Amino acid sequence: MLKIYGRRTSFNVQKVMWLVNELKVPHQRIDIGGKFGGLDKPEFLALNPNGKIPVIDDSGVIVWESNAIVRYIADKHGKGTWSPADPGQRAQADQWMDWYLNHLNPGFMGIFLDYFKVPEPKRDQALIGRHIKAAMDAYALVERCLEKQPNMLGEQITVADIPIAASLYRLYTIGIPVPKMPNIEAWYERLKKRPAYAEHVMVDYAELRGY
Ligand SMILES: N[C@@H](CCC(=O)N[C@@H](CS)C(=O)NCC(=O)O)C(=O)O
Repeated sequence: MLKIYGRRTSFNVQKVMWLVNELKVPHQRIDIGGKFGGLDKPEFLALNPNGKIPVIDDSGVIVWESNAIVRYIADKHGKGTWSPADPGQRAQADQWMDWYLNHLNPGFMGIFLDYFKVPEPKRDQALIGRHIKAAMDAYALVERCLEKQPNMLGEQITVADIPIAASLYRLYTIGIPVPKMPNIEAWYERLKKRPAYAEHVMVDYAELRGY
């Protein structure tokens, strides 16, 4: 059975949990990381030398890096749906997943680390302002893409959507001002109706505040 290592409050674990539940892949999730600890144990470092979650063990196939795990699971269990069968569309899915890591994630993670995890008197407002601007500039591009289609690649929801869509729960709950983006808001409303998204992405993360 597919083993997924990682606590359910981890944003990167949530991408994987969302997909395996959409595709109804039998799996076992093991609580590790965060308050559970265990990432520095030799047996875990043997699975992922980075000491990070998620990691999967699929009958001996070990994969780390959440986006790589998502593509592996979609290729294996969702070819033609979550993983586009057409090589061009598949490359465009990779394009959005790489774009997410390089262009959206830095601002998004900056907000999480420098705003959410820092008590108000200690916050560096100028730094937080730069993170918000970087993230909103990236979301503006997503907003334009969704003007003409319901998901990042078109009608079908695919792996291209997973990182960006998973970020929306925190975007709209973390407490920062978010400009009006009607296409993203409508997308988020549709995502919230997906049981796997509601259960595995919309996970309370107050315990990660750390103060
Ligand atoms: N680029 C990696 C990032 C992995 C990562 O930073 N994971 C975080 C959780 S989201 C982690 O392991 N944090 C330490 C912990 O949970 O204790 C991925 O996408 O999988």
